[in-house]
Amino acid sequence: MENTEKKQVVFSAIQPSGTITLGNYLGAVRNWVSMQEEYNCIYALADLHTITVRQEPAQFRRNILDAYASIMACGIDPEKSIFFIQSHVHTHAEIAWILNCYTQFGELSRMTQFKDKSAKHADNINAGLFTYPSLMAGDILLYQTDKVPVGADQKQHIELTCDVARRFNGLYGEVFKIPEGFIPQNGARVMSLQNPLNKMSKSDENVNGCVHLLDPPEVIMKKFRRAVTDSDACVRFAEGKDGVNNLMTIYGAVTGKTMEQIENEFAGKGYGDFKTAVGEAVIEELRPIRERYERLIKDKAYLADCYHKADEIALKISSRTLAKVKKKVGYIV
Ligand code: AQP
Repeated sequence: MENTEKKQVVFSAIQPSGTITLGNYLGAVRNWVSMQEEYNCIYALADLHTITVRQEPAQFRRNILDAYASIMACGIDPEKSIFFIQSHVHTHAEIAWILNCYTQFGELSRMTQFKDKSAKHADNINAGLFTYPSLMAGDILLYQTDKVPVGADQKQHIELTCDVARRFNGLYGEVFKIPEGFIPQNGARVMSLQNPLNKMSKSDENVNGCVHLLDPPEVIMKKFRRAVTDSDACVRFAEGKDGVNNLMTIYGAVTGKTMEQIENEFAGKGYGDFKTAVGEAVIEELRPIRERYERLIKDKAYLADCYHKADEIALKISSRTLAKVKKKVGYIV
Protein backbone atom coordinates (compact mmCIF):
# COMPACT_ATOMS: atom_id res chain seq x y z
CA MET A 1 0.00 0.00 0.00
CA GLU A 2 2.89 2.42 0.69
CA ASN A 3 3.67 4.06 -2.61
CA THR A 4 7.27 4.93 -3.27
CA GLU A 5 6.68 6.74 -6.61
CA LYS A 6 7.35 10.46 -6.57
CA LYS A 7 3.72 11.49 -6.48
CA GLN A 8 2.64 14.55 -4.52
CA VAL A 9 1.23 13.86 -1.05
CA VAL A 10 -2.39 14.59 -0.18
CA PHE A 11 -3.54 14.63 3.44
CA SER A 12 -6.96 15.37 4.90
CA ALA A 13 -9.07 14.30 7.87
CA ILE A 14 -12.65 14.28 9.05
CA GLN A 15 -14.10 14.18 12.56
CA PRO A 16 -16.42 11.35 13.61
CA SER A 17 -18.59 13.91 15.41
CA GLY A 18 -21.84 12.55 13.93
CA THR A 19 -23.14 11.15 10.66
CA ILE A 20 -21.20 12.46 7.66
CA THR A 21 -23.14 15.16 5.81
CA LEU A 22 -23.70 16.18 2.22
CA GLY A 23 -21.55 19.24 3.07
CA ASN A 24 -18.60 17.07 4.20
CA TYR A 25 -19.01 15.00 1.04
CA LEU A 26 -19.24 17.82 -1.51
CA GLY A 27 -16.71 20.04 0.27
CA ALA A 28 -14.04 17.44 0.96
CA VAL A 29 -14.61 13.70 0.67
CA ARG A 30 -15.56 13.73 -3.02
CA ASN A 31 -12.15 15.24 -3.77
CA TRP A 32 -10.45 12.69 -1.52
CA VAL A 33 -11.86 9.98 -3.78
CA SER A 34 -10.97 11.65 -7.08
CA MET A 35 -7.40 12.45 -5.97
CA GLN A 36 -6.54 8.80 -5.26
CA GLU A 37 -5.25 8.04 -8.78
CA GLU A 38 -2.91 10.99 -9.16
CA TYR A 39 -1.61 11.49 -5.62
CA ASN A 40 -0.19 9.61 -2.68
CA CYS A 41 -3.27 9.97 -0.46
CA ILE A 42 -3.29 9.80 3.33
CA TYR A 43 -6.61 10.29 5.11
CA ALA A 44 -7.52 10.17 8.78
CA LEU A 45 -10.51 9.91 11.01
CA ALA A 46 -9.73 12.84 13.34
CA ASP A 47 -11.11 11.36 16.55
CA LEU A 48 -8.63 13.28 18.76
CA HIS A 49 -10.19 16.51 17.51
CA THR A 50 -13.71 15.24 18.24
CA ILE A 51 -13.41 15.33 22.03
CA THR A 52 -12.99 19.12 21.95
CA VAL A 53 -16.79 18.84 22.15
CA ARG A 54 -18.12 16.47 24.83
CA GLN A 55 -19.05 13.01 23.44
CA GLU A 56 -21.12 10.24 24.99
CA PRO A 57 -18.62 7.30 25.01
CA ALA A 58 -20.82 4.49 23.61
CA GLN A 59 -22.22 6.75 20.87
CA PHE A 60 -18.75 8.10 20.10
CA ARG A 61 -17.42 4.55 19.62
CA ARG A 62 -20.28 3.79 17.20
CA ASN A 63 -19.73 7.08 15.36
CA ILE A 64 -16.06 6.26 14.79
CA LEU A 65 -16.79 2.95 13.10
CA ASP A 66 -19.79 4.38 11.21
CA ALA A 67 -17.71 7.28 9.90
CA TYR A 68 -14.90 4.91 8.89
CA ALA A 69 -17.33 2.72 6.94
CA SER A 70 -19.11 5.77 5.43
CA ILE A 71 -15.89 7.28 4.11
CA MET A 72 -14.85 3.96 2.60
CA ALA A 73 -18.31 3.68 1.08
CA CYS A 74 -17.76 7.03 -0.64
CA GLY A 75 -14.97 5.33 -2.59
CA ILE A 76 -11.80 5.44 -0.51
CA ASP A 77 -9.91 2.37 -1.63
CA PRO A 78 -7.60 0.86 1.04
CA GLU A 79 -5.39 -0.49 -1.75
CA LYS A 80 -4.77 3.02 -3.05
CA SER A 81 -4.98 5.27 0.01
CA ILE A 82 -3.87 5.13 3.60
CA PHE A 83 -6.99 5.70 5.72
CA PHE A 84 -6.16 5.51 9.44
CA ILE A 85 -7.59 6.44 12.83
CA GLN A 86 -5.81 9.43 14.39
CA SER A 87 -5.95 8.27 18.02
CA HIS A 88 -4.17 5.02 17.04
CA VAL A 89 -1.10 6.93 15.81
CA HIS A 90 0.61 8.56 18.78
CA THR A 91 2.82 10.88 16.71
CA HIS A 92 -0.16 13.22 16.23
CA ALA A 93 -0.65 13.99 19.91
CA GLU A 94 3.08 14.35 20.34
CA ILE A 95 3.68 16.81 17.51
CA ALA A 96 0.61 18.80 18.56
CA TRP A 97 2.27 19.56 21.89
CA ILE A 98 5.47 20.70 20.21
CA LEU A 99 3.64 22.87 17.67
CA ASN A 100 1.55 24.41 20.48
CA CYS A 101 4.80 25.94 21.63
CA TYR A 102 5.35 27.52 18.18
CA THR A 103 1.80 28.87 17.81
CA GLN A 104 0.87 32.22 19.27
CA PHE A 105 -2.07 32.81 21.61
CA GLY A 106 -3.13 35.74 19.39
CA GLU A 107 -3.19 33.55 16.28
CA LEU A 108 -5.40 30.95 17.93
CA SER A 109 -7.70 33.66 19.32
CA ARG A 110 -8.48 34.84 15.78
CA MET A 111 -9.77 31.46 14.54
CA THR A 112 -13.42 31.77 13.57
CA GLN A 113 -14.11 28.09 14.29
CA PHE A 114 -12.94 28.63 17.89
CA LYS A 115 -15.22 31.65 18.21
CA ASP A 116 -18.20 29.80 16.67
CA LYS A 117 -17.73 26.63 18.71
CA SER A 118 -17.12 28.58 21.95
CA ALA A 119 -20.42 30.37 21.41
CA LYS A 120 -22.17 27.06 20.68
CA HIS A 121 -20.65 25.21 23.66
CA ALA A 122 -20.32 28.04 26.18
CA ASP A 123 -20.31 25.55 29.09
CA ASN A 124 -17.22 23.76 27.80
CA ILE A 125 -14.68 26.15 26.27
CA ASN A 126 -11.76 23.82 26.89
CA ALA A 127 -8.07 24.27 26.06
CA GLY A 128 -8.32 21.57 23.35
CA LEU A 129 -10.93 23.60 21.49
CA PHE A 130 -8.54 26.55 21.57
CA THR A 131 -5.44 24.61 20.44
CA TYR A 132 -7.33 22.49 17.86
CA PRO A 133 -5.47 24.22 14.96
CA SER A 134 -2.03 23.15 16.33
CA LEU A 135 -3.14 19.52 16.26
CA MET A 136 -4.51 20.03 12.75
CA ALA A 137 -1.21 21.62 11.69
CA GLY A 138 0.63 18.61 13.12
CA ASP A 139 -1.69 16.18 11.27
CA ILE A 140 -0.84 17.83 7.96
CA LEU A 141 2.85 18.58 8.50
CA LEU A 142 3.76 15.09 9.75
CA TYR A 143 3.24 13.71 6.24
CA GLN A 144 5.18 16.40 4.30
CA THR A 145 1.89 17.16 2.58
CA ASP A 146 1.55 19.03 -0.72
CA LYS A 147 -2.23 19.38 -0.93
CA VAL A 148 -5.05 19.39 1.62
CA PRO A 149 -8.54 18.84 0.14
CA VAL A 150 -10.98 20.63 2.48
CA GLY A 151 -14.12 22.74 2.45
CA ALA A 152 -13.90 26.56 2.56
CA ASP A 153 -14.44 26.63 6.36
CA GLN A 154 -10.96 25.14 6.89
CA LYS A 155 -9.09 27.79 4.85
CA GLN A 156 -8.10 29.78 7.94
CA HIS A 157 -6.70 26.67 9.67
CA ILE A 158 -4.63 25.80 6.58
CA GLU A 159 -3.21 29.33 6.51
CA LEU A 160 -2.25 29.00 10.17
CA THR A 161 -0.64 25.62 9.43
CA CYS A 162 1.53 27.31 6.76
CA ASP A 163 2.45 30.17 9.14
CA VAL A 164 3.51 27.73 11.88
CA ALA A 165 5.49 25.61 9.40
CA ARG A 166 7.29 28.68 8.01
CA ARG A 167 8.08 29.86 11.55
CA PHE A 168 9.53 26.46 12.47
CA ASN A 169 11.51 26.21 9.21
CA GLY A 170 12.78 29.76 9.76
CA LEU A 171 14.25 28.69 13.10
CA TYR A 172 15.57 25.24 12.21
CA GLY A 173 15.88 24.86 8.41
CA GLU A 174 13.60 23.08 5.92
CA VAL A 175 11.85 20.61 8.22
CA PHE A 176 8.29 20.89 6.91
CA LYS A 177 6.91 21.10 3.40
CA ILE A 178 4.54 24.07 3.10
CA PRO A 179 1.14 22.65 2.09
CA GLU A 180 -1.66 24.28 0.13
CA GLY A 181 -5.42 23.95 0.55
CA PHE A 182 -7.39 22.31 -2.25
CA ILE A 183 -10.90 23.73 -2.15
CA PRO A 184 -13.53 22.66 -4.71
CA GLN A 185 -15.06 25.16 -7.15
CA ASN A 186 -18.53 23.81 -6.43
CA GLY A 187 -19.80 22.78 -3.01
CA ALA A 188 -16.99 24.30 -0.93
CA ARG A 189 -19.54 25.68 1.53
CA VAL A 190 -22.87 23.90 1.69
CA MET A 191 -25.32 25.73 3.96
CA SER A 192 -28.06 24.47 6.27
CA LEU A 193 -31.35 23.86 4.45
CA GLN A 194 -33.21 25.49 7.36
CA ASN A 195 -30.88 28.41 8.01
CA PRO A 196 -28.88 29.11 4.85
CA LEU A 197 -26.69 31.64 6.67
CA ASN A 198 -25.15 28.79 8.73
CA LYS A 199 -23.05 26.02 7.24
CA MET A 200 -24.47 22.51 7.13
CA SER A 201 -22.91 20.66 10.10
CA LYS A 202 -22.89 17.10 11.41
CA SER A 203 -23.75 18.32 14.88
CA ASP A 204 -26.62 20.62 13.82
CA GLU A 205 -29.49 20.15 16.24
CA ASN A 206 -32.06 20.92 13.55
CA VAL A 207 -32.14 17.60 11.68
CA ASN A 208 -34.05 19.12 8.77
CA GLY A 209 -31.20 21.52 8.04
CA CYS A 210 -28.73 18.78 7.34
CA VAL A 211 -28.70 15.96 4.75
CA HIS A 212 -26.75 12.96 6.02
CA LEU A 213 -25.01 10.55 3.64
CA LEU A 214 -26.99 7.65 5.08
CA ASP A 215 -30.44 9.27 5.04
CA PRO A 216 -32.99 7.10 3.20
CA PRO A 217 -34.35 8.58 -0.09
CA GLU A 218 -37.72 9.59 1.38
CA VAL A 219 -36.00 11.49 4.21
CA ILE A 220 -33.71 13.30 1.77
CA MET A 221 -36.68 14.32 -0.37
CA LYS A 222 -38.61 15.54 2.68
CA LYS A 223 -35.67 17.69 3.79
CA PHE A 224 -35.31 19.30 0.37
CA ARG A 225 -39.08 19.90 0.08
CA ARG A 226 -38.95 21.70 3.44
CA ALA A 227 -35.85 23.73 2.55
CA VAL A 228 -36.11 27.46 3.23
CA THR A 229 -36.35 29.59 0.05
CA ASP A 230 -37.95 33.04 -0.46
CA SER A 231 -41.05 34.71 -1.84
CA ASP A 232 -39.46 35.62 -5.18
CA ALA A 233 -40.56 32.27 -6.73
CA CYS A 234 -37.84 32.43 -9.35
CA VAL A 235 -34.83 30.08 -9.59
CA ARG A 236 -31.91 32.48 -10.01
CA PHE A 237 -28.59 32.97 -8.25
CA ALA A 238 -28.62 36.43 -6.68
CA GLU A 239 -27.69 38.34 -3.56
CA GLY A 240 -30.17 37.95 -0.72
CA LYS A 241 -31.51 34.64 -2.08
CA ASP A 242 -29.42 32.51 0.31
CA GLY A 243 -31.74 29.50 0.43
CA VAL A 244 -32.14 29.28 -3.36
CA ASN A 245 -28.43 29.97 -3.91
CA ASN A 246 -27.61 27.07 -1.60
CA LEU A 247 -29.98 24.69 -3.41
CA MET A 248 -28.55 25.78 -6.77
CA THR A 249 -25.01 25.23 -5.46
CA ILE A 250 -25.90 21.72 -4.29
CA TYR A 251 -27.65 20.93 -7.60
CA GLY A 252 -24.67 22.31 -9.55
CA ALA A 253 -22.14 20.38 -7.48
CA VAL A 254 -24.01 17.11 -7.97
CA THR A 255 -24.95 17.45 -11.67
CA GLY A 256 -21.98 19.50 -12.91
CA LYS A 257 -24.37 22.16 -14.31
CA THR A 258 -23.50 25.86 -14.15
CA MET A 259 -25.73 28.39 -12.37
CA GLU A 260 -26.81 29.72 -15.79
CA GLN A 261 -27.79 26.24 -17.02
CA ILE A 262 -29.80 25.71 -13.83
CA GLU A 263 -31.58 29.07 -14.24
CA ASN A 264 -32.51 28.11 -17.84
CA GLU A 265 -33.65 24.63 -16.82
CA PHE A 266 -36.10 26.04 -14.26
CA ALA A 267 -37.18 29.20 -16.08
CA GLY A 268 -40.93 29.60 -15.61
CA LYS A 269 -41.10 26.74 -13.08
CA GLY A 270 -41.81 27.07 -9.37
CA TYR A 271 -39.73 26.16 -6.34
CA GLY A 272 -41.68 22.90 -5.90
CA ASP A 273 -40.30 21.44 -9.19
CA PHE A 274 -36.84 22.77 -8.42
CA LYS A 275 -36.68 21.30 -4.91
CA THR A 276 -37.87 17.92 -6.23
CA ALA A 277 -35.14 17.95 -8.90
CA VAL A 278 -32.45 18.79 -6.32
CA GLY A 279 -33.76 16.05 -4.00
CA GLU A 280 -33.75 13.47 -6.83
CA ALA A 281 -30.22 14.39 -7.94
CA VAL A 282 -28.90 14.08 -4.38
CA ILE A 283 -30.74 10.78 -3.79
CA GLU A 284 -29.11 9.26 -6.89
CA GLU A 285 -25.66 10.58 -5.92
CA LEU A 286 -25.92 9.09 -2.42
CA ARG A 287 -27.71 5.81 -3.27
CA PRO A 288 -24.57 3.75 -4.10
CA ILE A 289 -22.78 5.16 -1.03
CA ARG A 290 -25.56 4.05 1.30
CA GLU A 291 -25.66 0.60 -0.33
CA ARG A 292 -21.89 0.14 0.03
CA TYR A 293 -22.06 1.37 3.65
CA GLU A 294 -24.76 -1.24 4.48
CA ARG A 295 -22.41 -3.99 3.27
CA LEU A 296 -19.25 -2.59 4.92
CA ILE A 297 -20.69 -1.93 8.38
CA LYS A 298 -21.63 -5.63 8.69
CA ASP A 299 -17.99 -6.65 8.18
CA LYS A 300 -16.28 -5.28 11.28
CA ALA A 301 -13.29 -7.65 10.85
CA TYR A 302 -12.59 -6.24 7.38
CA LEU A 303 -12.84 -2.65 8.64
CA ALA A 304 -10.48 -3.43 11.54
CA ASP A 305 -8.02 -5.04 9.14
CA CYS A 306 -8.10 -1.91 6.93
CA TYR A 307 -7.50 0.57 9.75
CA HIS A 308 -4.87 -1.53 11.54
CA LYS A 309 -2.82 -1.76 8.33
CA ALA A 310 -3.24 1.95 7.64
CA ASP A 311 -2.42 2.90 11.28
CA GLU A 312 0.86 1.05 11.00
CA ILE A 313 1.91 2.77 7.76
CA ALA A 314 0.85 6.20 9.05
CA LEU A 315 2.95 5.65 12.19
CA LYS A 316 5.98 4.71 10.11
CA ILE A 317 5.74 7.76 7.83
CA SER A 318 4.89 10.27 10.56
CA SER A 319 7.62 9.01 12.90
CA ARG A 320 10.26 10.16 10.40
CA THR A 321 9.05 13.77 10.55
CA LEU A 322 8.54 13.67 14.32
CA ALA A 323 12.10 12.38 14.89
CA LYS A 324 13.46 15.21 12.72
CA VAL A 325 11.38 17.79 14.58
CA LYS A 326 12.52 16.54 18.00
CA LYS A 327 16.17 16.52 16.93
CA LYS A 328 15.93 20.08 15.61
CA VAL A 329 14.31 21.31 18.82
CA GLY A 330 17.20 19.81 20.80
CA TYR A 331 15.73 16.67 22.31
CA ILE A 332 17.95 13.62 22.67
CA VAL A 333 16.39 11.10 20.25
N1 AQP B 1 -21.07 22.67 5.10
C1 AQP B 1 -19.93 22.29 4.52
N2 AQP B 1 -19.73 22.52 3.21
C2 AQP B 1 -18.57 22.12 2.61
N3 AQP B 1 -17.57 21.47 3.28
C3 AQP B 1 -17.75 21.22 4.58
N4 AQP B 1 -16.99 20.61 5.50
C4 AQP B 1 -17.62 20.62 6.71
N5 AQP B 1 -18.82 21.22 6.58
C5 AQP B 1 -18.92 21.62 5.27
C6 AQP B 1 -15.69 20.00 5.24
O1 AQP B 1 -15.74 18.65 5.67
C7 AQP B 1 -14.44 18.24 6.11
C8 AQP B 1 -14.53 17.53 7.42
O2 AQP B 1 -14.97 18.44 8.42
P1 AQP B 1 -14.66 18.13 9.93
O3 AQP B 1 -15.32 16.88 10.32
O4 AQP B 1 -13.19 18.12 10.12
O5 AQP B 1 -15.17 19.33 10.77
P2 AQP B 1 -16.17 20.48 10.51
O6 AQP B 1 -15.67 21.36 9.42
O7 AQP B 1 -16.39 21.14 11.84
O8 AQP B 1 -17.45 19.68 10.00
P3 AQP B 1 -18.90 19.72 10.57
O9 AQP B 1 -19.71 18.81 9.69
O10 AQP B 1 -19.39 21.11 10.73
O11 AQP B 1 -18.74 19.01 11.98
P4 AQP B 1 -19.16 19.52 13.42
O12 AQP B 1 -20.66 19.61 13.41
O13 AQP B 1 -18.66 18.47 14.35
O14 AQP B 1 -18.50 20.85 13.65
C9 AQP B 1 -13.59 19.50 6.16
O15 AQP B 1 -12.73 19.52 5.05
C10 AQP B 1 -14.58 20.62 6.08
O16 AQP B 1 -14.05 21.77 5.45
